[in-house]
Amino acid sequence: NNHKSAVIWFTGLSGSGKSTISVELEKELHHLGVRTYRLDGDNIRHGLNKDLGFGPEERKENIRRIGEVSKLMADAGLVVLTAFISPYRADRDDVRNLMEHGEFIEVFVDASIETCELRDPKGLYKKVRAGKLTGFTGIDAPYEAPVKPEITVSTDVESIEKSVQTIISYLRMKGYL
Ligand code: GGZ
Repeated sequence: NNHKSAVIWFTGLSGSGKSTISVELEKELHHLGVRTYRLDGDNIRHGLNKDLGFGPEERKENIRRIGEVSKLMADAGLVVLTAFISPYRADRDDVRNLMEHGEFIEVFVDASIETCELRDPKGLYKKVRAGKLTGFTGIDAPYEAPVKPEITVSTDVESIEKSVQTIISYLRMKGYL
């Protein structure tokens, strides 16, 4: 199959739906014959970046390494999907500037902190409220929302399927598929 490589960079709060959407998008891309690789906390923070915590400098380094790895994978012809909070605008822009023009697609997974806290899939917000976890994004650590993302999906109000279709439509429109 003939498709352009790309890095589809999801950013958003913990519990906003980044991982879920990236998993479902990847399935859809496989059906379309696209070769992909998905990077998330499970294969990065437990491996390459297991030396990094959640302070500002460590998050910056986390994103920098993920950006470099994504670039290599895109060079190898893959469509790369990354699912990290990536809370700092400057760090995301550094990754954008690393890539060939146009191949970085920033997807803002927009959900209110209230919604994320209600979902609390891993019980982390509960831990934060109990004072057992500090420096948590959206509570006592910053999240800088994208100013001009290529795509915004609003998981507060729309289904996973809808969000996936929005991204597929964008990829078609831009000639990636
Ligand atoms: C935010 C944290 C924190 C703190 C642990 N702040 O919902 P999750 O569990 O699976 O996603 C969160 C993940 C964030 O890692 P990232 O590599 O995506 O972060 S960043 O891009 O900011 O470097 C959450 C868990 O790790 N987690 N402590 N303090 N999320």
